[in-house]
Amino acid sequence: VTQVVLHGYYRSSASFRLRIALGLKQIGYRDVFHHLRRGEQRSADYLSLNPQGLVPTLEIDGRHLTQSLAAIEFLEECYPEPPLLPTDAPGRARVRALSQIVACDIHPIDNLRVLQYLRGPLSLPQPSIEIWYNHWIAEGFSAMERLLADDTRTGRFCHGDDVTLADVCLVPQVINAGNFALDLSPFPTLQRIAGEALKLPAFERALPAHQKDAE
Ligand SMILES: N[C@@H](CCC(=O)N[C@@H](CS)C(=O)NCC(=O)O)C(=O)O
Repeated sequence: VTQVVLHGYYRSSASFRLRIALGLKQIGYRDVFHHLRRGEQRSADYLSLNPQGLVPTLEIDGRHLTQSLAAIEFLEECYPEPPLLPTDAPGRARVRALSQIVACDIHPIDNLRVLQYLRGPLSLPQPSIEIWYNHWIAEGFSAMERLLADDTRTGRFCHGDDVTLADVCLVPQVINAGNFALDLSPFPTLQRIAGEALKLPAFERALPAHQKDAE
């Protein structure tokens, strides 16, 4: 029997990605929550699992997998059904590119530690921090909206009518954009796809509000 533990936090969108992927692949797991606003991700115990001091970490049969996309690709290889990547190389490149807009270009600069650095060492007032936050989401979402709206490969979801890694990355970022009430009206395709995905139990159950550590 495989033992799977997800180290995460309800509001963490990188943890949210893994919750969705585990749900889609119907892999049972146990949650261990680390309260990010209290800095629990920087405790000595947690740093021994993940020296980056970031969640999630996926513990699977004694292995500690860090970086949500690497962990999801591990799941994809070990639990191929249902697939989260297309069977053709150009399709996989497209899905990974869409995923990386969120995971490499939007999410890292809006992360808690970045906002805390702007607020603390750089003394930025809260309204400026909110402008920063929404600016980088809107930048990435504008490009994603074009890439999705202008491509016939877009279907019910980001790539065709089956869920892929791109949807797994998109939905948490759309939910996250609600933190400072970003206007999503310029991104109708993103909104439509997120709405479709959230009809699926694996997405719905993974929502921050549905986690046991939600405040
Ligand atoms: N690229 C990493 C990002 C992980 C990450 O930044 N996690 C955030 C929560 S979504 C975190 O732990 N933040 C803690 C902090 O900023 O101190 C991944 O995909 O796993």
